[in-house]
Amino acid sequence: MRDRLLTFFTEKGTLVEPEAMDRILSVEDPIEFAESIYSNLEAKPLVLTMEDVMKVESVIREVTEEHKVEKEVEEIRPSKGGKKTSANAKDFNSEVKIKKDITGNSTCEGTIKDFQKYFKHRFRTLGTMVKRRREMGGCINIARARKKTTEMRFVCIVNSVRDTKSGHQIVEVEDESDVASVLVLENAIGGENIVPDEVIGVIGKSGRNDLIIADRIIRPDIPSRRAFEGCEDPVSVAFVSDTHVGSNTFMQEKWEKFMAWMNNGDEISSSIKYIVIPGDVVDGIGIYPRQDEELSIHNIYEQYEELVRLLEDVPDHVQIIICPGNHDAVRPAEPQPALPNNIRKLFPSEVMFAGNPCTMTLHDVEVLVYHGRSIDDFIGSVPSLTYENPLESMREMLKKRHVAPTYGGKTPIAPENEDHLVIDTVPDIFVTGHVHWVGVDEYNGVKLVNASAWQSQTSYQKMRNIDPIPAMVPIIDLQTGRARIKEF
Ligand code: D5M
Ligand code: FE
Ligand code: ZN
Repeated sequence: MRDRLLTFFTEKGTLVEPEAMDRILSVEDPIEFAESIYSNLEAKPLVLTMEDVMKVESVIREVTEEHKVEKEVEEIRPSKGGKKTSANAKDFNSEVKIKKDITGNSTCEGTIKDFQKYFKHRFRTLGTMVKRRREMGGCINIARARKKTTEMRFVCIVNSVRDTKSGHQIVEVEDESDVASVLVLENAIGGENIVPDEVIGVIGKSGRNDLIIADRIIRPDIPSRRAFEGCEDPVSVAFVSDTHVGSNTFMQEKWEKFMAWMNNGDEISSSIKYIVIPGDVVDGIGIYPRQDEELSIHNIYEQYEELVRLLEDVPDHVQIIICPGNHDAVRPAEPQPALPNNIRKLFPSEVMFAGNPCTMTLHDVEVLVYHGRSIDDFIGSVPSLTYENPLESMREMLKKRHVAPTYGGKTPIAPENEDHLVIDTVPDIFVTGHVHWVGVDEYNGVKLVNASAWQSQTSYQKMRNIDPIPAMVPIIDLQTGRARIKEF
């Protein structure tokens, strides 16, 4: 097969990197895959790289996923329940482990020293990941790189990014040895979506005026994985974000419909073993100017008490896990600890609480839960990222291996001793809320979920032209990885 492929590429006048060749050979029908690479690449390359192959793979995946989700949304809408099957979450115990969150481990007081320590830890952790990339072999520090006249590779943290008139970017970077100005050419591979404070690898050469000209930017990224490694039991998880209880735009009737469905015993609702709530569970008080005019419950405890009542209709065998968001009664700086005891004690003892972000396993399937505040910062700093598709911002988080890289934007960050916002293990599922949108996709084998809201359009969103997609519930089958979106 290798020879046939080589002939195929030679006829096209293309050389193939060994790694890219191995990748193509690893699929079921390499020739068909090679042909689709050709038809999906914008320019025919002289040398086909792994990056080219991965780019095409993600395009193919996007297209198929899009169809799959649409189809499944359609499939699920007419189903009014009543269908009984053998698979029933009732028959299985819940298995939840909180693997990592800040609760009880906060160290920071917010001094300058804390910040230095925090960024040092970030640089070390993400820098190590970047250095492990094959392309970064032989990298040196900036001080040494600046003396080189031939190709150089170094790892750095981004201080600032600005666009030039000619469509390139000037990126100011630093490491422990020095600072540098890097001209990232418009067509540089990986040059898109650079944001302040992310850790990147630069491959380039020295140019005029002490500028380094980069033709390639390397991200820590996550390895491409083929299949979803599910659990053995036929159980699923529903993600229910941004309930905003206490707001006068909370969608009571839709919630009641959701609860009725949870109890109707159809195939999907009875497979739900877990409900994960990724933040903004209440609307809070004093979160934005003149919020009191938009509240139906003005006391924070009463808001949580009302949530407790709303959750009473969730069947007893369903394990509920609550994480906070920027509207909840806990420090807004991320990482946020779980809700405090005076709030937790309002809930039945079985309800579990975790921080934001939080890495947990549900039936051994690893789930990274992050409220998603940094999506505002991604959208604010990268023109191609929008509120129309927050899953793209989540993809960036995985590539950068960090849920909130930019310090000093809308996302407040607490300078802990360690950077808890680093994505240090690759999850099976990555879920966010916050933007009141809904969608499911996949990136390198990780299921991406944005988990809707239970609040209709607020006056603020109206002013900003943000159109929410509320009252939708994404559900992932933990055994098969199948994603569905149920509309209420
Ligand atoms: O955020 C709900 C939605 O409103 C989400 O899409 C972000 C947007 N939002 C909220 N506050 C702001 C600010 N200050 N700037 C930009 N966009 C914002 P929620 O967290 O529920 O209030
Ligand atoms: Fe919200
Ligand atoms: Zn929010």
